[in-house]
Amino acid sequence: MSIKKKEKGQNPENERHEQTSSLNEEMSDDELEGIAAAGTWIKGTNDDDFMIGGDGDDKMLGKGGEDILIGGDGDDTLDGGFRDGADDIAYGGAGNDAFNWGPTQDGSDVFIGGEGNDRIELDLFTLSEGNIQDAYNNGSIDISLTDASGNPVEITDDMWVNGTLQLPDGSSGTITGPSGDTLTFSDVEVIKTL
Ligand SMILES: [Ca+2]
Ligand SMILES: [Ca+2]
Ligand SMILES: [Ca+2]
Repeated sequence: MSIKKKEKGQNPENERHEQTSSLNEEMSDDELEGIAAAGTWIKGTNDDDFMIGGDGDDKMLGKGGEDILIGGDGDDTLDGGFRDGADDIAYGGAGNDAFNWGPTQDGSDVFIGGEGNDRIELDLFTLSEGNIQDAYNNGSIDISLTDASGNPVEITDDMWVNGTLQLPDGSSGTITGPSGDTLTFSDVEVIKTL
């Protein structure tokens, strides 16, 4: 397994993240362990990857293919791939984890936050609205929620705090984008923009 750093601007398919490290493009269906330096993204391949983070704060990007990302301990940031159109599964594990998802073209991904204060960060690049609340109110995305006991949660004005949607602890639900891609999530506490 080889790791090389790429500088900003050399990696157009990954414009969501400025700093990345890259695994050998010829590899596929790999099992990868988090070894990137702090602040860099551990990148998978454009095939199906199985990626496991370390005990620290990992940033993991699955790229194309149907990936499985496991953050482990630490405050991890997980991303199945930028406009990959593939269905990824991410497990935050312990710590305060984030999952990046674009409502258009990122595929129908799954995020399981686990313990901690976990959040979904929506990439609204292709939407004209400046924040989730505008997008939601304009019908560009649909959010359905249930609380930790499985009871439906209606989104009310007092759940919006500084442009972020504050969910009851351990909420589950789905976010559906305008083209039908869905993010199915559980054990998540916050939805915000990237
Ligand atoms: Ca991949
Ligand atoms: Ca970790
Ligand atoms: Ca995806």
